[in-house]
Amino acid sequence: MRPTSSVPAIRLSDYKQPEFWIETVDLHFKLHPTQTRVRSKIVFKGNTDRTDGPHDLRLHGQDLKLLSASINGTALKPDEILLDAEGLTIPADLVPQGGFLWEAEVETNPQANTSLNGLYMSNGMYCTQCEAEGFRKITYYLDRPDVMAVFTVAIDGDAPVLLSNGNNLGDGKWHDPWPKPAYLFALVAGDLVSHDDHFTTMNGREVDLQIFVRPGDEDKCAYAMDSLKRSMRWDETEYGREYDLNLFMIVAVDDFNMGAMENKGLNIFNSKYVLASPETATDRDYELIEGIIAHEYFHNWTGNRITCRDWFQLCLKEGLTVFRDQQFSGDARSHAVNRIENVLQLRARQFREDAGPLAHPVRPTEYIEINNFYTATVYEKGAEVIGMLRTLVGADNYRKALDLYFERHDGQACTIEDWIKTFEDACQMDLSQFALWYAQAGTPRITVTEDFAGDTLTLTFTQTNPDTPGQTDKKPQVVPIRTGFLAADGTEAAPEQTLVLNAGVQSFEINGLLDKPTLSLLRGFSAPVVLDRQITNAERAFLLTHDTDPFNQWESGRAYALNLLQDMVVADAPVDAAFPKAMQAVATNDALDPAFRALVLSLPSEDALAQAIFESGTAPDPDKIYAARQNLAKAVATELAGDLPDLYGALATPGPYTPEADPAGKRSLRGAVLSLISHLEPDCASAKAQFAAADNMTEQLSALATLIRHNQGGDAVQAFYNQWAADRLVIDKWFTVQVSSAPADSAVEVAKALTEHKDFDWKNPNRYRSLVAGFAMMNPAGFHRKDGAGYEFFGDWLIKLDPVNPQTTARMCGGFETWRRYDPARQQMMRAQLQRIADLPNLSKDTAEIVGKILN
Ligand code: B3K
Ligand code: ZN
Repeated sequence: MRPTSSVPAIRLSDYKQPEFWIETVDLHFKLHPTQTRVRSKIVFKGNTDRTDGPHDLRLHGQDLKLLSASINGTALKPDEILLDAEGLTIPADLVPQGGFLWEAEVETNPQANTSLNGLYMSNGMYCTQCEAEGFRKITYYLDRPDVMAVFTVAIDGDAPVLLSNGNNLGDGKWHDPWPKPAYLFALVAGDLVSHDDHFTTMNGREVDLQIFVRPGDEDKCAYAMDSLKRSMRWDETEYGREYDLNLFMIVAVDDFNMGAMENKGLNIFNSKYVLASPETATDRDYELIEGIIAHEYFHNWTGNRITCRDWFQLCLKEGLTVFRDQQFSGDARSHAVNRIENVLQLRARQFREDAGPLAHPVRPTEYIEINNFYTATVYEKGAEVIGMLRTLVGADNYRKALDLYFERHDGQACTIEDWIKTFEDACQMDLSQFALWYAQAGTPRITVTEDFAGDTLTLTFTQTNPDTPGQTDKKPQVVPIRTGFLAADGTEAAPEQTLVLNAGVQSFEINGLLDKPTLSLLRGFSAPVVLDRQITNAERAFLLTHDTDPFNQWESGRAYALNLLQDMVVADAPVDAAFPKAMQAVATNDALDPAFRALVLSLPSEDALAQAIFESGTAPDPDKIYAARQNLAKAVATELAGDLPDLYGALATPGPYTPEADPAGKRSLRGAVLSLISHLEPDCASAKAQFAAADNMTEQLSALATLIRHNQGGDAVQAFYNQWAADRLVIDKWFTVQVSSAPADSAVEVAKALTEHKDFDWKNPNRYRSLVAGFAMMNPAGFHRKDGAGYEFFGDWLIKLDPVNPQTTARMCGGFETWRRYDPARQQMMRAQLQRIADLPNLSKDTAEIVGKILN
């Protein structure tokens, strides 16, 4: 194994409580773009549990200029402070061990901070991002989540709006009464306007709600505000959680490394997940805004009031909060459609991660850079684990356990052990085997055989837990498998059961059956596993028509398509004529939700197909994958030719646009129908007409994508730009749609040309991702082009971004994580790019960790 980085790894097993606690923090900011001064007064208290003293005072600090420091009012001399790149140390003999007042003044340069961690500037506005370890770029501190303190903040600056956490004391002064770790600190200052509203809590307390945006954007906040109010009410009714301050603020910023951040009382959002109008945001954007607003709000209890003891416990807050936001979105929209969308995401991102060199447990045991562990595994698989727990204990016990969790751990920094213990105590059960879900990486694979004799069906399951980097010889996990039994007429031959697997091989008997039923296994995707089952396409078609579980109904259609496409790619099989007929039956079945029908009609992604082909033992050919999907779509379009015009007409949503699930579902099916129609129209007349007539971004963008895919983009691409040149979020879409929909043979040239465009402001993460990730992750055939030009383009841009923004670069390296799937020539070319990056002299530790793992 080559070392992944010269920086030492941090290990869960090395956790120790801090030597000192912090009671209160007073911060004074004198804002300046290049020379911001921060004065801190911090009351430390000795940790009486650490009897191994006396202790030095070790504080984290990065990129800071220390101007002065004192302990209990006595100034420290320069030779009493040992400064290094990660912080400072004051020798124990100068540190009153029981407690003391630390005062310091530092200078920092927000303008030069392109990492977007700590205090930085975005379009003339000051803002912060402190999770995970950004606070140490603001002042010297014990920057670890188990140190919780009460913060008071004073901001001195020219900006009209000066914000921080907690209650507003006026004149740029703020006090947050709730002790919090430093990663939840936030400060914003700028020329902002607010969209205001209010909320009355379940106990009748009035809360002011404010969404701050740049002047001109205030008319795009209504949906975010509505989502916030619905989230607040939902957390009260579903979890009994009431908001705990008199003010809740959200600020939208343009330069942000991720989606949003749950700072106490002052959430900071990527403007993409706040701003929406029908003309500029798609239905998917509205859905994401609703989900992310909810997610960050829900963190107030799961994350802020109860936080993590250390960063290894990240899934404690993230897995649970994702689970909660998924529940909320399911309640707000359609549970079936949401579940399918979530599983599509899980498979596309988390299964991919679990199957590759970056696989890690839901609770990792070591890291070099914690920002690299905000992953699909921690978030999405973490949420699946909570979902399984709920399935196993039942809804009532789940609520009981959550009540106990809030009661027992409010105000604490906790671990996964605390979480599991709460469930064990509330539900009186032993969860030690279940806890393996947190410790073992990799997606379990389940196979099943069926044996029917007399009136008894015997199901025998086998569970395999694959090896992952650094982990072998795994134990069987607890896998709840919701199972239905369908009779030939489509009715349920026996009541649904949840079969709980907890061994490598295990049999279950179902008695009293008249005939051998068709099994509906893993309903609702009740566990994040790969289920390999012997099933014919005819049985899949039967389940697609008859399964009473909508998830499995969809799943049967998807498995059918995947199987067929795989045969088309690997064995040059012709299109199975039964498949387009099955799709026709779903597409024209008005009893089914349009959103659901759209999901059934959308074929498995190129990446999903590549993974399936790789797992079956063949190197996937990206060109053949692309062609097979096109051919199958064409065959479906041909079968449906007579239905498409009527369907397209009937799905129109007349009247003003609303973002609710019903009209959005219709638009989604209509987009799928348009895409089919376009396979039959050489001039793409319908897409051109839709593009010209669209009064909302969903329809405008889906028409544009269709035109570009069929090489008919020209005029529409220019018209779209002219119309939206002033709207940065729409121009992000303009970049993405071109690179993601461009035909494979020209995609890299399109991408290269766009990097020269005057609007390609690559230091802005949204803009960078819109082009570079849009190409590398959303256009597989273009990215994997035989001559390696796609890989080189991607490599060049990772290298360019790393010194500016390591966090986003490291995340983007995931574009190369599947290099081992491909043929030797492609492997060699991707490897060469990875090696080129790994060999850079000043590579960030973020990128070094990820690239090192991908190469190993
Ligand atoms: N907690 C933040 C993510 C912080 C990422 C730091 N690299 C957003 C969220 O999960 O809600
Ligand atoms: Zn979160």
